Amino acid sequence: SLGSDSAKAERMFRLMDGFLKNDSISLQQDILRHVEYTVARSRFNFDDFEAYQALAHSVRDRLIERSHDTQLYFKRKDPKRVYFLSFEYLMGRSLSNSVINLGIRDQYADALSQLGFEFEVLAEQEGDAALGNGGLARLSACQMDSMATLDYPAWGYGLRYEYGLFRQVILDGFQHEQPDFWLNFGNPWETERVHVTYPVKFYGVVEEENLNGEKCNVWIPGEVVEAVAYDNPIPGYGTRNTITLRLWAGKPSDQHDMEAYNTGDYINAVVCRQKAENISSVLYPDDRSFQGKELRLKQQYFFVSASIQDIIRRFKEAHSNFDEFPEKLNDTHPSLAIAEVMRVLVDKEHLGWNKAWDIACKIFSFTIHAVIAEGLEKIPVDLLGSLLPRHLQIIYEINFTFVEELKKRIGLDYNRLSRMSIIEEGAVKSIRMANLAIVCSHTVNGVSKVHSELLKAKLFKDFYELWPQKFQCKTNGVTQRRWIVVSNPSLCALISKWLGTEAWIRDVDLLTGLRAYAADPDLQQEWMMVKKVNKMRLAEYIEAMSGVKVSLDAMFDVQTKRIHEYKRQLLNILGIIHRYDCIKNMEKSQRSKVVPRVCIIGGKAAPGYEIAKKIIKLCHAVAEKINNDTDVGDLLKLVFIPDYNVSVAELVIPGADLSQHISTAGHEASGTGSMKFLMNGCLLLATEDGSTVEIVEEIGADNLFLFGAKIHEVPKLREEGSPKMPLQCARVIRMVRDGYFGFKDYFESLCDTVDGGKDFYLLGSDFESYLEAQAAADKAFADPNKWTQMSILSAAGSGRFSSDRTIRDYAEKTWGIEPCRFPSDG
Ligand code: AZC
Repeated sequence: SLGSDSAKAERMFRLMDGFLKNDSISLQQDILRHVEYTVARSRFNFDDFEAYQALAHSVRDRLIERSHDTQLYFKRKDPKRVYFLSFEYLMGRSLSNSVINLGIRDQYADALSQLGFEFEVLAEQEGDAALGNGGLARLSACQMDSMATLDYPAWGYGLRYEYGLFRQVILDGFQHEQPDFWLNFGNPWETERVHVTYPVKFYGVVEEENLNGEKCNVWIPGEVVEAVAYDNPIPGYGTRNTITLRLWAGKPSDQHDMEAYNTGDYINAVVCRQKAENISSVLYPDDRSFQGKELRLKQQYFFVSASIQDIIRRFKEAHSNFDEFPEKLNDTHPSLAIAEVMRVLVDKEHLGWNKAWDIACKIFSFTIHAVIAEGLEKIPVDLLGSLLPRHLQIIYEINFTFVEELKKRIGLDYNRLSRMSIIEEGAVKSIRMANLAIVCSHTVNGVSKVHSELLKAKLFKDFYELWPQKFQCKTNGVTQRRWIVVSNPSLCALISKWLGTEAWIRDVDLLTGLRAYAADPDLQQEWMMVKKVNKMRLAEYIEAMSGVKVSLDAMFDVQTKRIHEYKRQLLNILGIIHRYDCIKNMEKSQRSKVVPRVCIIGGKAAPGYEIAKKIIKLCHAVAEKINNDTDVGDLLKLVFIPDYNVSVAELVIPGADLSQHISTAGHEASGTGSMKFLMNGCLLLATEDGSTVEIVEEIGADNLFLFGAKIHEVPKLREEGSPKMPLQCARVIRMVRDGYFGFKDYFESLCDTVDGGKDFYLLGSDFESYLEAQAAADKAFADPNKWTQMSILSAAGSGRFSSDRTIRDYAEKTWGIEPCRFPSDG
């Protein structure tokens, strides 16, 4: 009805500024109303957690209002949408981010203080939504924030795991995993859409039927599970636009098991129904390689099928043909979407294979986050055939047509044909999901320049030669809203003061304006103060977590990320042992020259990743020795921060002086942690891998500490192996082997990875240059003004690493979508 008279509708949108008011009294009333009626506590008697719940609900009301307005507006304008399909999202907490993006943080803080509460204290009550493993998942979250802020008509889709990424508990220095039942106390941010449900089919058989003289395939499922939508509002900053992240949860379908009920096996039938809910219950915590597990494949199809049904339903409401819906596949996890779209268009919409394929090829774009072949998903044909029989037929058909075409292009080069085929022959015949995604997508994106080149030269060389135009680069980015404004309020205020504007929060390129003042003593002084405040916060946290008191004068040197051999936390620990060894062997009189360090390591190891778990244990064993050595005192401390997650990162990153991004060259697709540290004026000590190369382009090699082998040198160094092991490295490994830190036998296999003849990750050959880079960092830190200048220049050059830039790139060059902004000032 609104669309019938567009001038009138436009006026109405302008006039209607929502029902909820944001003055202090209204906010207080809203919070108390939620205490009384939502939390069901007396408004005269409620604790911090209950206050947080009421506060969150009152914020949610505002988000819902905006989200309705946005959706209505999109519906009326009907712009081309983007649908972002990602299997994982690491959202972290929502409260602070929401009120900041809504522009009412101060109002809330004021309202709460009138009620006798402190905003920060209540914000601490919130748990993290950790529906993902690492970089890929946090990237999805950052990109959602940018899509909302830049007013793009976007939807995110994912899975509502009941158990997020495990909680890491350290006992005796060993990692233990505990389930993260994050929904235990309810989730005030989501809205269950009981009416938005779709059946998702599994197993069964495909039968051919005759429809008006044409043959068509009908899939008779063996199991049907209902997917129900949970909507999570994602507010943009400085705009009223609020988009939706729709997560699917499993619930039993009424269509199934009627037989069992009829035959009287009531108990069993109920148990079967319950099984349906398990589909979305747990996130797989291993981010290394695909295991070919049935439940995992079920999860993937479940989320893909529900999302595609939802997209098509919405699309058909406004369109009579299928030409215009773009989608984005975040990594290979949602690649089944391709087969699903084909199934719907061919079997249900009866468009015919060729027409359906034309449409499918226009709508998908694919971003890949893996660097090595082992990171790519391969689904055993038997598994796919039993779970999704129709999809297997479709994938075979796609492959047949593709290979026939390919033969015409490249002739009968059987090696190449078999490398490019979607089906991998071999002991276990499998579907190569990345090949499927490439064949159908109009663009294949790498996540940094280095990575994009590697995709073309190595991983997908054959495809690049066939379709060079498909391959693009979209360097990752992170959102400055979360990583500066939310997590580092003092730096945020300082930047705004010196730039004379807050506009950089939406237009991050303005940060380059700081360059002009990098040498200004006043700015430097204030900059140092901000760092000090953040270090204080972090030091308090460290003491509370580990009992270790650290000196604020020391350099805080941080490496926090998933524990992986290629990320080389082991190199860091060996470097720390070397530093300890040097201090111990130093003349006492020399010690005053040592730059004191607090080395901070944090991150989770996949539960089945033995070597990674040994690295965590080694870190604790070394810490135990060093931290209890009074002879060394404040010159060196080592702390492991347990249970690293988004909210811990918000505390750690602003407090870091130096951060390490030291992967073996050619192994990190991009790396986004480095971007967050950079924005916070933390200096990087890094290898020339992933996004570092582009960071160097922005801030200059003088403003960070580079070391290590270059990508093209890696193969040769690997061949040479450990004969090149430098003495210093051999010595620290010997200390570990000799039981200097205890647990001698346990660390043996860990040491073998370095000096056992292979040294695949090149710790030995990079060791010397690593120590040199560390020495350069020490030297720079000894000159506080110089260091601060480098720090300012780091933050000033971080604009290119905003996810706003990434998303704009995608929108303009890949998706072909335009902003669609609700007509209001936000
Ligand atoms: C990561 C890459 O390892 C990292 O380099 C990159 O910055 C990030 O994706 C975002 O592109 N990959 C993953 O996290 N992969 C999985 C399966 O979790």
